[in-house]
Amino acid sequence: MKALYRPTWANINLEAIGYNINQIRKRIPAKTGIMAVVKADGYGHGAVEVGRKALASGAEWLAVALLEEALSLRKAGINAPILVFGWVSPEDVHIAAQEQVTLTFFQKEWLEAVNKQELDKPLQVHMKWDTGMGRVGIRSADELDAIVEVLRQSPKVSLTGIYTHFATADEADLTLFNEQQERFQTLKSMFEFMWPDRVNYHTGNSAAASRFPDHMYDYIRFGIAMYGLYPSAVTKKEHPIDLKPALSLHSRLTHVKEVYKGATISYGATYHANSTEWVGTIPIGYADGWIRKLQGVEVLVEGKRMPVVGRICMDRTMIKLDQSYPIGTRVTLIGCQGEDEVTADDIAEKLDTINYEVACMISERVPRLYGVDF
Ligand code: PMH
Repeated sequence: MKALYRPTWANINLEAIGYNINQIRKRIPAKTGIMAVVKADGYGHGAVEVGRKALASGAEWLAVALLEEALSLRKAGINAPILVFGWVSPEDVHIAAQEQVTLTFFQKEWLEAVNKQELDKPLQVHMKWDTGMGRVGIRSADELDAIVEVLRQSPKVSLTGIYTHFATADEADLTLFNEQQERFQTLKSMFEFMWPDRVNYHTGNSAAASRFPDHMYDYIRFGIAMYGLYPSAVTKKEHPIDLKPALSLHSRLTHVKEVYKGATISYGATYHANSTEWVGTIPIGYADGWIRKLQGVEVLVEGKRMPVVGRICMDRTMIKLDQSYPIGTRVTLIGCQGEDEVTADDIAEKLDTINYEVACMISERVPRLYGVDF
C-alpha cells in the first residue's frame, strides 16, 4: 500500500529542527538546559519525530500540554523527562507517576487530593507561579506559604521544579516582562528561605530565551523558534538567532483547464474570469485546515505566485495559473519554490493571526513526511 494516494502533504525538515536548537544552544549559557515544547503534536510538526530529533540535538526535556500527549511519547519509546503544563485530575496522577511524567501544579487543594491517592511511585511535580500571565499559577506570598505547608506533608510528591510563563516577552514594550521577572525573583528568594532542597527554575519561552539569554535559569522552554518561526514581528526584526522553518506544505495539480470570460469558479460563483485564463485544481481544502479565509492568498507554481480563486471547498482549492501546466505539477502553499517563498507568517498575516496558529491548524488529514518527498 502506498503511504498516500492524494498528493497533498507537509514536509517536515528535521535538520531544520536540529539547526534551530543549535542556534539557541549557542546563545544561552552552558548551564541552561533546553526543554523542547512538543505540545499539540509538536505545533503540528509531529511530536514524536520532533521530540526524538530535539533530544538527539541536545534538548534534555520534552514538554506537552496534556497527559495524553505525554503518554503517546512514552508509547513511542521516548524515555526522556517530560513535563505536562496542563492541569491533570488527581484521580489520574497515578498514571503520571507510573510513567515518570512530571506534572504541573498550582493549587493546595490539588496536592491534598493527590495525597489521598494510592501511588506506587513518587509523583514528580513542577510548581507554576503566575507572575503576570494571568492563566494559572500561584500569585502571592500567602499562597506560596500555604502550598509549601501542604508540600511538606506530601511524602508521595517530589518537587523538582518551579516555573512561570511570560505574557509579553516577544513585544517591544518590556514593562510587564520586567515586572514578571521581578515578581519571579521575589517569590524565588522567599521560596529558597522556606525550602532546603535544590529545585530547577525555568521561565523563558522562545522569545525570552533568544532575546534575553542571560536571564534564563536552569532550563528554557523552547517552542515556536525550534520550528523555525519567530515568536513575533518584533523578534523577527531583531533576529537574535537565525532560524530555518521546518514545515512546508505542498500539493499537486490534479486538474487544469482553460476557462473563458465570464466563467465562474466554485461555490457561490464569487470568481468570474475576466478573459480567457488557465485555472488549476489542487486537492486541499478547509478539512485540511486550508481554511476558506485563505481565498485570494498566493501559492507557488514553478517558483511563480498564483492566487487562489473562488471559494475554498472542503477538499479542493482552485488557483489561477499564468499558463497551462501538466497534471502533477507541484504547488507549494507554504515554503520555498525557486527563488520565492510563502512563509507561515504570510499566511498568518492574511488570516490576521500568528504563525503558531497556522502551524497548528493544518489538520491531521495532511500527512507529515520526514526526509522524503512525494
Ligand atoms: N511554556 C509554556 C508554559 C507555554 O505555554 C508555551 C507555549 C511555551 C513554553 C513555549 O512558548 P514559545 O512557543 O513561544 O517558545 N504556549 C503557547 C500557548 O499556550 N499559546 O501559544 C503558545
